Amino acid sequence: KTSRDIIVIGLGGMGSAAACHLAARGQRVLGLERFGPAHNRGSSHGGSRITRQSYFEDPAYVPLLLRSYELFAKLERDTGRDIATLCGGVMLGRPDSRTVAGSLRSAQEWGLPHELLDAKEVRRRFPTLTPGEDEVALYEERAGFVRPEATVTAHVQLALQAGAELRFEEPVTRWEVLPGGKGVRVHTADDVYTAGHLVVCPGAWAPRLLAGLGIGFAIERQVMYWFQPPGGTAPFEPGRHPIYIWEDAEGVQIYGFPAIEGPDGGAKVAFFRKGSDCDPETIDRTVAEEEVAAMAAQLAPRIPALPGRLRKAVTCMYTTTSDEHFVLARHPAHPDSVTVACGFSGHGFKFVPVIGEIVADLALNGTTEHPIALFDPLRAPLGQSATPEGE
Ligand code: PYC
Repeated sequence: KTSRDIIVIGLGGMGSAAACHLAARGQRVLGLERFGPAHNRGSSHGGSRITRQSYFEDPAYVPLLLRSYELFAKLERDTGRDIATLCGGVMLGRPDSRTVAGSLRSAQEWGLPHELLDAKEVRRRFPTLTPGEDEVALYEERAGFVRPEATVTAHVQLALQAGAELRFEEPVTRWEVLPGGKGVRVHTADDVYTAGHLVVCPGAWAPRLLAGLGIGFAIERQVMYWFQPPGGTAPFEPGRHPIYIWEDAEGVQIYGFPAIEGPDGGAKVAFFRKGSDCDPETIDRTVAEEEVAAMAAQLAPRIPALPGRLRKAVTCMYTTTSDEHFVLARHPAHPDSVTVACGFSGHGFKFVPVIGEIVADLALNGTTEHPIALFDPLRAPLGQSATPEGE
């Protein structure tokens, strides 16, 4: 019916940021979301997400992180919300682990402030953490956490203030490019909309809404646990306690946060990239006793003061690519009409504001000055080529 400049599908972390940046650049934006604002059914909930700059995944992420930090600070100024807390972070494991060696590589390549701590020094500075003698840590003062729900709410607020129309509880069923490349049409459960350009930020719905990319995304069920330390949360308070990612000798990583939800809220911890395949429509959101026991067993030798009573356990989803790098580009099969941002592989939230900026660049100009070569949907490791069919 009514024509807009741009339709954004999905208003989770990435889509709300994209809608915000596009509306701020004067675009008439329609945003469509299958759930409510800042919902807990996708990948942008749970109260906290790690942020860090010495990025073990690849040094190519560092310039994006530097910009993301600036944009998180601006988001806080523009909305008066408390979003980012830089409480410091430790990346723990054996010196040759991906977590430690990869973080060190990024820190050295980009000249980022960091310290290398041996096991004794870790225990002295952070008495809750008890690494083995063969383990070390990279400490980064500027690591910390961001609040996902507050981030989404802030972007939604700014998008609305800039004139965007955001429709919640309205699932998209399909979309198509109009003949002759004259814009796009989007079908929802309630209506049909047209626009000049489409931005697709589908989260775990990528296999349904971006089948034409030909990328084999793994949709993974993940569990976040909040444990109440039996001795009280005081040693876990932000300011005393860092965020951490801790890799064991088998390459299994856990990650965790200070106790940020008050004395009775517990401290959050989870396995990183150790999920099971799921479908976003049928994901099992109950958490089994054996899952809690496995988490407690991983914690017991490392943070013995933590695994007391379980306060709560909440599921969320990763949308993982085969090389764990993002997908961020104009759609190869519809380069004039569609921009895609997906496959964030469990490590995307800290990039949300800069992804919003990049998506706006791509949608409006077809290109961006940010370095995003790593996120090409046609890169060899994904082993696929895009087709116009199937969206
Ligand atoms: O990106 O730092 C991260 C992270 C940790 C656990 C999940 N994602």
